[in-house]
Amino acid sequence: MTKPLQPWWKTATGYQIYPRSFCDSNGDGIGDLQGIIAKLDHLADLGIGFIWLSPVYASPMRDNGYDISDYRQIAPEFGTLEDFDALVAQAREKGIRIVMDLVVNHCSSDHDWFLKACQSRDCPEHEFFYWRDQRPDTNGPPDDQRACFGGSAWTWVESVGRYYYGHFGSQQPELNWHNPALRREVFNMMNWWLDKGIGGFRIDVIELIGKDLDNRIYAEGPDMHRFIAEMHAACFDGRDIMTVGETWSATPQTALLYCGKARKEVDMVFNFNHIEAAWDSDKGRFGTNLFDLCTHKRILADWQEALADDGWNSLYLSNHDLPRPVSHYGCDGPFRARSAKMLAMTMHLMKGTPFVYQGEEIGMTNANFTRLEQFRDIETLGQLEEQAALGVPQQAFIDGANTNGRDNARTPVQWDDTVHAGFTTGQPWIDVNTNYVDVNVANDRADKDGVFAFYQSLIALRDALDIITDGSFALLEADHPSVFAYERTLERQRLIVVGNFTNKETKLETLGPIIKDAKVVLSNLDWEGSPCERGINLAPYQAVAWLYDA
Ligand code: TEU
Ligand code: CA
Repeated sequence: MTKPLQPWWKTATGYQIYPRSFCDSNGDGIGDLQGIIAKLDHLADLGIGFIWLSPVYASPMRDNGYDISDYRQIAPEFGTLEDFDALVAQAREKGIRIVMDLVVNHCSSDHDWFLKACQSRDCPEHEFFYWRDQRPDTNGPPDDQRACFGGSAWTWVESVGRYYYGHFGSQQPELNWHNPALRREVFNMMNWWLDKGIGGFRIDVIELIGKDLDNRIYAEGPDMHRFIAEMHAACFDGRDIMTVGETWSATPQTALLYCGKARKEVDMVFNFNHIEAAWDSDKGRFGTNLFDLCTHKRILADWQEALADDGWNSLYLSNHDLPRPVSHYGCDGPFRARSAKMLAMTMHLMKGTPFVYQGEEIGMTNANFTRLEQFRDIETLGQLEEQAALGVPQQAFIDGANTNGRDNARTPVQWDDTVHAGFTTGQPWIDVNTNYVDVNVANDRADKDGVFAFYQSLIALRDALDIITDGSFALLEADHPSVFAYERTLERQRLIVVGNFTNKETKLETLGPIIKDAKVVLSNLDWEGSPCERGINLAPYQAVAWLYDA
């Protein structure tokens, strides 16, 4: 049977770049587009097929670019539109597409649209935002909704005598998607970027664009799918691009409403069920890490099953908002490299498109800041005020931020053991992780058994084995507390993948007989001896993939 011609984004592996922290080319301590161009060979060597580029548009950088003040300009600290065009062209020469981060649920309070909106109730831009009058009984905001980054979600503007809504805070006023004129402006801008030859979009908090404020429905509101379908018709239809929506509220039950082929909305979603399952119920991300493997693998399996025959999964543990995987799920001590490989292997060999976050390919770890002044993230600093007001001791908050805060992913990529890890010749905008002298690209790539080399093998395996892209998924050993095991099937071929998520030796009783004639196609440790009738012994954080014909 000839293999169905899969779209490029189903066979490729993605790589997310947070430009501010990737590579600084001009010594101002801030990563930039020319810095990315300088490192394209590193990415081509890794074998990735596209870059998800976090926002590089003009922005006051209160939320590091997720607060856009001009959608058709590049932020000067990142470079120019010519630099961007050069990045797209040079990446394409290396077989790498550029997928832009699109933030259109909100813009920056510095955007011209908003500045005009605050001058008059009568200008067309006023209705690009959500405004409400003060409550007659309290003269206060319409309701008590809190902003994600602290404070009220409603901000008073004296010049027009009204409140505006900002889900993340006053610095990011919500765009009113119920206004067709706003939607037209956004779609025109999107087509302007698509016509420049980008590979698609990652769409920031797409679940929020259909909100019903008066009934306090924020995510997955009544008009969301209608607006996404309109976006698809206006911008995506007929283009050879990839679109992935960020959806914190999506579940296996609603997934196909976003990415079912016939829906004509987006190709994939980033769901966060497996991420939030480890969060403290009342403290959210700033609580303790409650990771439980059986819960984790059950959620991943539910998503595999939900999208087995339609839609498509994204596969990730890390991004610019999340802690480093080796610190959060694996080991950032003696088994750092081995656990990094195990986490990658058990994620990448499922069905879907894997996303590697910058620095993950060398097993970078959480930052472990010790002083409040080291934190940069608007959410962390905003929540610090909220938690202090609730009486949370400062050290407890620092511990929570070090466990699960967003700055963990935003310390500069560690390129080598020179000052500031080779990220900049200037003063970095955020501290470099102190372990850069050992954990860096140069050291890791010099090691034939390094994490980078393992990611190369993993990505190459995806290219070599159709079963990884096209095979079905079945969870094995669902109740085993230490091991994530699953089986991929394509016609007679079987791929068995196992990963020990603990620092203890463990045993799998049932798989030995199944794989006695199997061939090891990848392992993060030399596989001694063959599986035996009595089961399989796995060393701490050992991962193995066997291939055989049933
Ligand atoms: O994140 C959406 C988002 O909701 C997360 O910030 C999440 O709510 C929070 O971290 C939970 O603790 C997207 C971007 O990925 C993020 O970087 C932006 O800050 C945010 O939207 C606003 O654009
Ligand atoms: Ca720079």
